[in-house]
Amino acid sequence: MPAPTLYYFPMSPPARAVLLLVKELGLTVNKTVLSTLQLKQVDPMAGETRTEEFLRINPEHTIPALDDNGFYLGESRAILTYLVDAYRPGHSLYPNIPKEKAMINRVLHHDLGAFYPKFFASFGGLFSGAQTEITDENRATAHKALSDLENYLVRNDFFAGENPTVADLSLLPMIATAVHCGLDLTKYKRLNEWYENCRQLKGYEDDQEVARQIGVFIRSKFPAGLEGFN
Ligand SMILES: N[C@@H](CCC(=O)N[C@@H](CS)C(=O)NCC(=O)O)C(=O)O
Repeated sequence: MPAPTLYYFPMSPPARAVLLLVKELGLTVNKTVLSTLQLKQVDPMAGETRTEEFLRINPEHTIPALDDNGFYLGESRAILTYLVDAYRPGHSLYPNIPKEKAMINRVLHHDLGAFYPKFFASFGGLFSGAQTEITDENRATAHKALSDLENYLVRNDFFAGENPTVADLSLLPMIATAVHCGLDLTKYKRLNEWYENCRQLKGYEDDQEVARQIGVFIRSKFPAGLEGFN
């Protein structure tokens, strides 16, 4: 059977979450389980998520999107859990244990429904130019989003236990992006410790490099970056 195709864009945080998983599981190299996962770049800024061809794959016109031999799946968190269940069932990144899965899903839902939209709304406009400053309201929103997130780390070093799971992979790209854009994460002690612990992930350095490039880009348009959050 042909290998599945992952549609992605290197700068996109949700697409980077899936790339972290691909690297963590070695999905591109382990030929006994899944031969090379094909990666296809789709540039949202060039309108490539709105073509007729791409809309057949993901009518929501977003990357990441997966085509697993005609099984089309959008939404990064759904892709993360599907890839583990389908190709590394029972892996500790998303174990087949209902209570452990539930704790991971809890974080994924919080990320999709609360953290990501609130946090990104507080600075995302800087990328497009729609936002020209960080207001007190933006600062308060970002602080609340980060504080709420940090509460998940009260008992554990990772978001759903003592080991990395897909919940950590989902959160890392957005946090890394903010750090490289100037956010001082040391103000959030547990989050900062978690961020350091993420160094153990196989895709960590590649993801840092992308976050660094985004940091350079934002400072070219907005020299203070996210220092206004600090
Ligand atoms: N909740 C979605 C968000 C995906 C998303 O918004 N992707 C952006 C890039 S970061 C995109 O493809 N935008 C293009 C468009 O909306 O046409 C996920 O986690 O997959």
